[in-house]
Amino acid sequence: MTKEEYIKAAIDSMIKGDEKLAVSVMNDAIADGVDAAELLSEGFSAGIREVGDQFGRGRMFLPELMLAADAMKAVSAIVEEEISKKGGTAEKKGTMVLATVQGDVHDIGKGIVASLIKTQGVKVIDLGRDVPAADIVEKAVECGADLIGTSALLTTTMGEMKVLEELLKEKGLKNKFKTLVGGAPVTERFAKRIGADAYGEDASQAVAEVARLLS
Ligand code: B1M
Repeated sequence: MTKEEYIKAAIDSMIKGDEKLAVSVMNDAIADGVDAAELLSEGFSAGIREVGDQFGRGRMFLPELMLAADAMKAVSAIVEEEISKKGGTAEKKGTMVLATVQGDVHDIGKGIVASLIKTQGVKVIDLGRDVPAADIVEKAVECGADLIGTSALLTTTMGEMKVLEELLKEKGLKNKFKTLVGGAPVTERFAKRIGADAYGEDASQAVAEVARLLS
């Protein structure tokens, strides 16, 4: 199959919420020399966004969304393995604490961001999802992090990023950590407004911003 055909098959597997099919499309594509990270972003991510749109329009329902999410997690794990096989730089350039904000369980995109940032020689401490701002700050202090990254997928939880910025200011820690924000509803304008140091539209922009912040 060509890369375009794999992209179509990846989108289709997400719409069907078929984890087995998704995994076999990903494995076959890798065996055919297709770049796993590109297929993830151009195929599977596009497919799950389509599922999200259909869900938003009431044409698909929560169980279907959950099946697509499981399939997406399975292919993300394959991509993470591929990325770690290729190896990154051994030199540690900095430490980043990463989390999905409180009230939000969406962690697929954050996982992809974490995998790519790790390849750049940055130690990533992933606190998971639904993490209160106070816990993120506490962990960042404890491990002497350089960066704090947060992800939000809900318009109702993006405000937690502002809570984090305010907490850092309140504790006199704003100059100690650089902050990076991202997630589907987050914009550059929002990032500036809350006082975050950087915004990543996708995983590759997040990697570029991390490199800029650490330089
Ligand atoms: Co939810 N969900 N969901 N969901 N879900 C959305 C976000 C939604 C847009 C769907 C829709 O209605 N069209 C909608 C939000 C609407 C809004 O806020 N305005 C929504 C809703 C409503 C909900 C529930 C409330 C549904 C319900 O229960 N009635 C519920 C909320 C639960 C909660 O969090 N409290 C819910 C639940 C779920 C599932 C559990 C079923 C599942 C999540 C599983 C999981 O993550 N473990 C799920 C999913 C899968 C989605 C959609 C379909 C896909 C999200 C995803 O994984 N995308 C989503 C629709 C959509 O986004 N269009 C939707 C793929 C991923 C690779 O992309 O996460 O955007 P993304 O990450 C990208 C970039 O954003 C960026 O880089 C990543 C890679 O390129 N990025 C960063 C992300 N984080 C970054 C951090 C950075 C930098 C870049 O720096 C630190």
